[in-house]
Amino acid sequence: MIENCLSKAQVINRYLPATLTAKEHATAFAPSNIALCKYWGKRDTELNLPTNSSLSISLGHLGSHTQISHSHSNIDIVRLNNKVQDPQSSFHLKVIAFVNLFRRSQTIGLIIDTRNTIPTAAGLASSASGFAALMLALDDFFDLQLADQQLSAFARMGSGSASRSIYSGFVHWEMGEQLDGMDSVAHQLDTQWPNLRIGLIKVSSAQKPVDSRTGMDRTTATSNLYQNWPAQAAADLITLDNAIKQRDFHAMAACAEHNAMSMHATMISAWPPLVYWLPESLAVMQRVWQLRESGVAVYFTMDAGPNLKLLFEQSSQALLETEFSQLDIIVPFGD
Ligand code: 2P0
Repeated sequence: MIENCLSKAQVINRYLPATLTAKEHATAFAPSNIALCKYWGKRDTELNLPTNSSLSISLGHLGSHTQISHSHSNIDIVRLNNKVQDPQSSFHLKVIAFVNLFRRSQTIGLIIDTRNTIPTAAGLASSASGFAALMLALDDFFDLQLADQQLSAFARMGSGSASRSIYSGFVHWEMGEQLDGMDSVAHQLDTQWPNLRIGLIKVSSAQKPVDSRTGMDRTTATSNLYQNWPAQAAADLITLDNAIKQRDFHAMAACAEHNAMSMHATMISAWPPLVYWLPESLAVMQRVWQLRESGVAVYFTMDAGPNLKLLFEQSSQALLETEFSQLDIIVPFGD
């Protein structure tokens, strides 16, 4: 792993003019996303440069709205879902550290207001949409007029998966190879898939014992299975790209489920082991496998947590709503 060859500020400063003029306020929206081929492991932890390329679906209007305005004092205020965050909280500190990469030496206090439209019951992480929306709002606020690929690269420095939340639809994040990471950016795929559905099943709302950043680092450092992961992810990406182009649901969803299970295998074989599943997670997986045996076209994916995301098409929706009473349905290519 290459560590801290370049800092975030060193990379970003290459692309910013010496002085920036702040507008009165700016607003932006970015969607949340769910990976079909997971980002798991970093080659550079400072710039969030991944060891593999990944592919996701953005979640339409479910994501983060961010507004930036002047606080008319030197004090920064960070609000999340209408609640002012403690200045010592990790949320406040992470947001301000990111804003400071662009504000630099300017002595202006800012109000950063973020509202998530992701259902609170959904069990989805919001760092991807949060950092993407913050990056888009900063671009407008400081009138940076960055290209999409630069927005993706800079959002990645806030949180890796935020590189994908700059776009809607299917999104491919290319791992890149440059030291400054400016080729580690996402792009959108052309395919639309209006019948596609994602069903969220939240089995627990407890805070996860190990966050995904720590989990990723522990896995790369201690799992003997991890060395096989980048090659599998590369192969899965080709399968997914083809399946999406052909709108082959079974090929796409089966590959996504296999990819998620393989990522979890690397987690389970880390030391100390990282088992994000709860007994209820396994019960849902087994029900999905039974349904598939009986001919229902349903698959799942999971991230660094116990909740499941079912993948299916509209034709199976009614049946699955009966099977899983707690299903929260997302239409990624809806209005
Ligand atoms: C993903 N995850 O591709 C994978 C699958 C979790 C499991 O992206 O450290 O919050 O901020 O770059 O983006 C979660 O990782 O991590 C994630 P950082 P991030 O969706």
